[in-house]
Amino acid sequence: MASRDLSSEVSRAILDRIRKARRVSVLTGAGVSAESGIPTFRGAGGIWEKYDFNKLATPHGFMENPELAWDWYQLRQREMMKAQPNEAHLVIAEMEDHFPSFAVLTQNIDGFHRRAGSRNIVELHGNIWRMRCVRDGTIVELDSPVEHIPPLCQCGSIMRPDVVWFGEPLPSEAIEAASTVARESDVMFVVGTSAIVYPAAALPALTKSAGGLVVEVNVEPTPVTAYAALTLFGPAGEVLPAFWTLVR
Ligand code: BV8
Repeated sequence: MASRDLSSEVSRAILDRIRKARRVSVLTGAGVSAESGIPTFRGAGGIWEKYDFNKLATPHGFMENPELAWDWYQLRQREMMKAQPNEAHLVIAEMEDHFPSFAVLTQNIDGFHRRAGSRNIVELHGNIWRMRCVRDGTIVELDSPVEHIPPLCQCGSIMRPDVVWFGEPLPSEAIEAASTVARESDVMFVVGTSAIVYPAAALPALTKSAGGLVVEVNVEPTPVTAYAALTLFGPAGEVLPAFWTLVR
């Protein structure tokens, strides 16, 4: 793909700050996986247009109808299994070796950052390739989509996806680690998130209020756009490779 020329959109001052940065983080949302063919939640064709999140992404929805929720997670596992990380994931993985300190803070549960080679990843909303017993908390790692719905624990209780649903707290170690990273980041890239789901959406503001630089990549404005030092509009799989060519 012909890479886009961003040189007129990125000031020398911002480029210099990024080149000198020692601690860098990237907050990602569903938009970073859009070019891998994974539907986003909001915006045109988004998941929530077709599915009722109350039934599928809340604890009470799951307990009311675990089969329905598992049908949806199994469908997503099959989609993710067939899909590949895209250029955006690969550039983010390349960035990790370039900066002295680097972390990926992801809201995504698809595991694509790890498949693309990223190592220091904070999974804010869990991972679709892990499931957990609702009774005793037993964790089972998956390397392929579940076959039997609902999957059962050895104790006989049902297993749930090991993800964070609406109304559930994020894993304390994840949100604490992510908040520390955000406060200490010289630069935070915010890629492919609508920035409306909290507490993840509060992370870029932590970087900003601590004096760090926030650089956003999205196809449309979000609440972060108002305070980002720079927003590059365009698909992450096109913008990030072009941006990285300028920086490195
Ligand atoms: C909690 C499950 C409390 C996993 C998901 C204030 C403070 C705290 C909480 C709240 C609060 N206000 C409201 C709340 C409650 C709620 C919330 O934030 N609601 C929102 C909707 C207002 N938050 C919660 O419930 C959280 N829990 O706070 O608990 C608590 C504390 C103690 C004790 C008890 C309770 C839990 C939130 C997690 C919910 N889980 N999913 C799964 O199945 O995936 S949410 C879901 O949204 C995903 O996790 C997703 O990652 C997340 C965020 O969405 P995005 O990733 O941003 O995706 P989206 O589709 O929205 O946007 C895509 C973006 O990409 C768009 O901007 C688009 O323009 C862009 N894009 C598209 N294509 C491209 C692109 N960009 C670049 N390139 C492209 N090609």
